[in-house]
Amino acid sequence: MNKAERIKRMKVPTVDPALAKRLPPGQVLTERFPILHEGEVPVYDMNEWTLRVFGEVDREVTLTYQQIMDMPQSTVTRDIHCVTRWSRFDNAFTGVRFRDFMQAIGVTPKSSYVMLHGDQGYTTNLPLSDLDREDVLLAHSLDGEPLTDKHGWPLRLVVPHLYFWKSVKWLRGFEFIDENKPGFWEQNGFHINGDPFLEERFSGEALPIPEDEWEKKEFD
Ligand SMILES: Nc1nc2c(c(=O)[nH]1)N[C@H]1C(S)=C(S)[C@@H](COP(=O)(O)O)O[C@H]1N2
Ligand SMILES: [Mo]
Repeated sequence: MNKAERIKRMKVPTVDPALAKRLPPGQVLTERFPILHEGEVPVYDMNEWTLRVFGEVDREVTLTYQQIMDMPQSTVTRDIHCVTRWSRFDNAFTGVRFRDFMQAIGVTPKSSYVMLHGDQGYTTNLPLSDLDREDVLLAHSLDGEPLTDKHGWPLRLVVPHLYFWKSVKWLRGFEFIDENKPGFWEQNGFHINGDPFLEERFSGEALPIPEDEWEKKEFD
């Protein structure tokens, strides 16, 4: 078979046109859920677990898991998009809306940027305006089941309108800061904002991420 023949016979991945506009440029739709992170999956003693809100705030607070579970709970169904090119549609995350969380703790920010802290030293930065939206959650469940350890249990951030590296797993802290400072991936070549529909993947030169890298990851 010559090359032209081979290309003609190639199975082109098709996306239902009704769904196509939900798929950002350069993304591939998957129904599986890849697992991606740096470092080890943390092991918790939930009696010791805390979530801290600190930095430029009128008062710092430290919360227990139970205090978060006692807050108003919401379920938000959204598509998610990873910078390594996979997208997964219709993920029903359950948890506390960032807005409801801030209201419940009664903390007033004195600055408009946030550094999010996850366990194992992971950080990512966001303007407060990207957190203060009706679909940003401190999530503990997906599709009606508790998150698995590898997907960020007991608590992960979900910021569905930005690439998924902003959605910190094993979330432990919101640090309010004066200016927008780059977090872990943002210091390592990723874009400071990360809007998938604008393809804000990298801060400069494209990083050498093979297009099929995510296919080789662990899934569940
Ligand atoms: N704590 C922590 N959170 C993290 C990461 C990480 O390395 N550590 N990786 C991010 C990246 S790059 C992605 S794509 C998503 C992956 O989430 P998933 O494993 O549930 O698919 O988590 C994000 N949150
Ligand atoms: Mo990622």
